[in-house]
This record gives sequence, structure tokens and C-alpha cells, in this order.
Amino acid sequence: MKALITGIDGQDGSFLAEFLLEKGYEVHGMIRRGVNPMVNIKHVEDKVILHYGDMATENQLSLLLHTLKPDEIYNLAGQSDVAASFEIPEYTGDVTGLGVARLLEAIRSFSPASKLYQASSSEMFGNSTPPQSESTPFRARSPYSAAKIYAHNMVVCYRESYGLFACCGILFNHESERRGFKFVTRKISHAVARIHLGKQKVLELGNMNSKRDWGYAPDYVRAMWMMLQQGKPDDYVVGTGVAHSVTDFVQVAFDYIERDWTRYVKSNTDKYIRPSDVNYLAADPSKANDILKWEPSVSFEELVKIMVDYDIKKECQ
Ligand code: GDR
Repeated sequence: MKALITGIDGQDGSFLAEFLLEKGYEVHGMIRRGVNPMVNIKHVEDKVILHYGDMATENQLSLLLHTLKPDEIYNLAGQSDVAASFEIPEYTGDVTGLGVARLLEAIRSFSPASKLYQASSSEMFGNSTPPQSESTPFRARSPYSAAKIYAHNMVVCYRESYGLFACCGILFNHESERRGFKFVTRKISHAVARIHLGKQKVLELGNMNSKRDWGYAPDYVRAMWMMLQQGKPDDYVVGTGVAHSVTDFVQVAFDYIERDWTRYVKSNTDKYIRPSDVNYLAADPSKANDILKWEPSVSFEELVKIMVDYDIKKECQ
């Protein structure tokens, strides 16, 4: 089996590459030229085949699909930083939204038998009432979610119009020791590690009241693969079903190093407040549980510990 992962150098791409290699796949990855992509995939660099490409240009996507004709395509590329999408809305729309239209056209024209996994996002639900399921309405609250909703709708449209085997995984937040430092969980685990070691004194955060359904990323890449092994293409919500606030994450992380978080954390820092935020995301993962037989394997408390332990070890090196 041959798979192509766009955005292979991101958190999810790297876990997915490992997962597919273990299953005996020939794994190809698309990376952008000019970025230093190797941090997350350094350890599998010689086992995967990397290609330059960009969601912002159709030529390379078409050529890649024409040459590879992969059995499975996992589209994990895109501008995924919600806060940044307010500053670069056009770019976000181009790569995260229109990029998917380019990819779908390339699949339809050059590799229509390929199965597609599209990384949709719980952010698309905006402030729709939790728990959110596949039938919950989408309500964009950021340029990022508007782009993801467009991409999601395009995948559904191409599935229904051209019979492509294309699935959207509406994934709730999933984190790990490979998460980028700009996302709140890694920002917290990294700061907590540094505070523990006496390297940092203050952690500045934005809105600590928002609630997210946080799971462990390796569990989520398993769900992506499971979707493409079903008899028919469909969309699935993937999350733990349990939500916690940013404050909860902070509290568990600081409890772990036995310090009182209120002495170190400054909340509502202007530069981390978004023009509009999503308040409360909690998955209703019943469909993924029933049909895919998918279940998360790591609890919220375990996730926080994995991340803090990793960052303490890393900061000691
Ligand atoms: P999110 O993740 O926007 O849910 O999108 P993020 O970790 O950035 O924010 C989660 C919540 O924490 C609040 N917050 C802060 N966030 C950041 N980044 N930095 C801070 O200092 C801070 N303080 C408070 C935010 O306001 C927000 O409410 C992630 C991304 O991975 C998306 O690409 C993905 O689609 C969704 O998860 C599911």
C-alpha cells in the first residue's frame, strides 16, 4: 500500500507516518520548500520519501498524484494556527481552504481511485451547543474555521458529485510532546517545565475560560486510518467526549510539579486574546465509537503528564 501525507512534518503527519510505516506502507510525504521541516520526522527521514509541494499551487499536486497514484492520501497540510489566521486570513483561506479544492481537482483528474482523508476541525462548530456531533451546525468564528468549513464542504461535494472515496475527520484538539509551542497546551507544558527548573518565572496566557476536548494525537491518527478502511466514505467526529478549561490544564500541570499556578500565571494578556474565540468544544464521538470502534487510550491527566515530563527532560539536555 502506498500513502501520501501532506504536511508530514507536523505533529499529526509525523505520528501518522510512523503508524503507516509500522503497517508496511510505502510512505510519501509532501513538504514545503523553505521551511525547516525535519524536527518531527528526523527519526523516520530515511524511511519515508519526501517531495516538495505546496497546497498553494496546483501544478505540483497534480504532478505528484499523476506520478504516485497513492492508495491513500492524508491531507494534513495547512495553516493551522487559529490566532494567526486573524492576521493572515487570505493566506489561511488559500492553503487551508482553496488548497483542498486544488487537491480534489488533482485527485479527480489524475488519481480518482485514491482514498482521501481530509483534516476537518472541531473549530468549525464555533459556539454551537456542546456536545458537538456530525449533525451539529458549523459556525465560523475565525478565518481558519471559515477556510476549514469551505474545505469540508468541498470534500462532501466531490464525494457526492464524482464518487470519490473521501472522508472528513472532524477532529477535536489533540496534543502531544510534538505539538508546536504556539498552541496553548505545549506553551503551558513547556513553561511549567522551565518554571520547575528555575528557567522561567511567568507564563502569560489569554482566555483561560475556554474549554476544549483534549486528547492524545497518536490516538487520532489511528482514527484517520480507520476511516479509510471502511466500506464507504463518511465523516466522523473524533474526540474524547470530555472537556476541560485552559485553567484546568494549567492547574493539572502545575499540580504535577507541586507548585501553586496562581503565583506564576498571568491571564487575559492582550496579545493572546483573539478577536473572537470558541468557548466550549466537547465531542459526541458516538459514531466513531460505534462504526470505527475507535476509543481514546490516554486520559487528560495522562496527557498533561506526558507533555510536562517530555519538556522537563528536553530542558535538562
Ligand atoms: P485551538 O488551539 O484554537 O483550539 O485550535 P489553541 O491551543 O491555539 O487554543 C486553545 C484555547 O486556548 C486559549 N488560549 C490560548 N491559546 C494560545 N494558542 N496561546 C495562549 O497563550 C492562550 N491563552 C488562552 C485560546 O484562546 C483557545 O480558546 C487547535 C488547532 O490545532 C487547530 O488547527 C485545530 O483545528 C483545533 O485545535 C481543533
